[in-house]
Amino acid sequence: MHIQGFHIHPGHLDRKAQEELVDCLRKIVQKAPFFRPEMPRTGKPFSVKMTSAGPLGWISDKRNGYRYQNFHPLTGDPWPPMPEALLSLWQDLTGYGKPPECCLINLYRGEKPRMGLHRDQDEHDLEAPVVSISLGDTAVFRMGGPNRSDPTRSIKLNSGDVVTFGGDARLNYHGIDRIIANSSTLLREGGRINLTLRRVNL
Ligand code: MD3
Ligand code: FE
Repeated sequence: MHIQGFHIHPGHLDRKAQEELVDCLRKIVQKAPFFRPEMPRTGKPFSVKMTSAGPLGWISDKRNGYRYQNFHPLTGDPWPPMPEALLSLWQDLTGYGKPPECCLINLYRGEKPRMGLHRDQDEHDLEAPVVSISLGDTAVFRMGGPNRSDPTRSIKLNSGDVVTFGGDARLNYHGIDRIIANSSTLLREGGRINLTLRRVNL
């Protein structure tokens, strides 16, 4: 099995599976707290907070820019292990020969959190798919093409939806325009959590 393009699996995770994943994430965040990344060079803070699980985590700061590293930027500790449920989900949906090395955890909460149009290109293995899992409030996701100027389309991602991106779509521009407040009861504190599973090294 080799994932081509992008595939949405609406409601792939039922409510119980979502709740179990959130419990698991709470334990991860106790060890590896959310931090706010900064744009390279300008140091402008992201509106989204992040943390990671697995052998590698993705970070960005003013001085050193976008990168993967094997320890948390504030605690200096290794990232918590990748949850087993996510390794199975990756295997079931992608059948990719190597496991994901990073589960990036994005938190959309507070004043107008968004993620501008960008490409994911900090990984060495660009053949590997990326798997995205949405939890909590609905996101208005924007999917473009391989060039920034390509037309885009707007897609709503609801809690429990899982999307795979591979092949042609792997380097497409994408972003999150906004979050629809109070559209889900999953997270007591409100907002949205997105998990992206990525293979980094060849
Ligand atoms: C299309 N996250 O962390 S997930 C990101 O909802 C990111 O937090 C968004 O974009 C979020 O980099 C969108 C959907 C997604 C993830 C990876 C992709 C779309 C993608 C990789 C290639 C193409
Ligand atoms: Fe992205």
